[in-house]
Amino acid sequence: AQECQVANIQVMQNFTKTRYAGTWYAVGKKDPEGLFLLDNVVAQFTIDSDLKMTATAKGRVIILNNWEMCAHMFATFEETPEPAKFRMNYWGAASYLQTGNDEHWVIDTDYDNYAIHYSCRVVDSDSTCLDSYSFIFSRHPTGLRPEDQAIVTQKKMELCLLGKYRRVAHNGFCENSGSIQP
Ligand code: AZE
Repeated sequence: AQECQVANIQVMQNFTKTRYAGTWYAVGKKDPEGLFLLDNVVAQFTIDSDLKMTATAKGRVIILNNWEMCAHMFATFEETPEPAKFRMNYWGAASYLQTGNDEHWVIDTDYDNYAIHYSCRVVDSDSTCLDSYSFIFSRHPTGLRPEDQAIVTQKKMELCLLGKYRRVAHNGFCENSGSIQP
């Protein structure tokens, strides 16, 4: 079946990165395998004067079995022929944080209220995704507006990830820590 094949996932049409810039609060997430951001996830996207997109992100993590901290992350984005599909190079402010090169797809956004992000790390032999993560972002730390929730549910379905998301709590854990203050 064509269903759930990574190559068939629809992304945001006419994605305009300048409108995407600014602060996004993660309100939902689907975790990948292994270590990941736990909660208090806030991302800040910037478009440089040369129109290149970069981002910083913060979020609570637990590393080395039991060390809880706020991870300060940085990312640069490589463009692709599809404006909403990027390759994201990322690293942590501290060396013991994660580094990587992930897909970074914007599935849908209205730029002012909600955004749906998706990243497939491993494509399975049947062309579906074996290891993915996804964030539901809001411009408002309080969550999504009711009118955006229906759109988000529809997109979760199209990503074949309905029921796999968890709410992302914001309780101030990463506030007043480090270089970015979104
Ligand atoms: C993302 C968008 C903004 C920039 C970055 C993002 C992702 C960050 C991670 C971080 C993981 C850190 C871990 C540390 C121990 C998608 C929010 C960098 C995936 C696991």
